[in-house]
Amino acid sequence: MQASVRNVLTAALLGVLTVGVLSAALCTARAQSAVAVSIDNFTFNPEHVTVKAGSTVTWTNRDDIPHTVVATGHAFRSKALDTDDSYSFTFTTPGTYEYFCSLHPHMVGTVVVESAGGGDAH
Ligand SMILES: [Cu+2]
Repeated sequence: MQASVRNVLTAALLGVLTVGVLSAALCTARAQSAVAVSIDNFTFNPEHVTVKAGSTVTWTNRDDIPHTVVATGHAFRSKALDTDDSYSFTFTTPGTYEYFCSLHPHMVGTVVVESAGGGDAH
């Protein structure tokens, strides 16, 4: 029973990640549990993500210079991320979170967190 639940969760996670990648071209990624944002060529990619409350967003630096991930509203702040370093934050409170790189403030992105209470949960 435990193993099958884990398999279902793993499959769901992979699906979510796939959807996130596919949606990146539209500048809107939607996910329920985990979203990956890469930092590449001085850009957060995807720049805008929409997640359900309780989701974790992980930023990974793919540039060969350091970057940071800092919320404008101080909800989160990473240390300087070297190449291939990553930083994760779990969003529990719905809202719009704008963030930037404190080393290159023109690098900006947005995480929109929607209420986790969906209508089809029954
Ligand atoms: Cu930067």
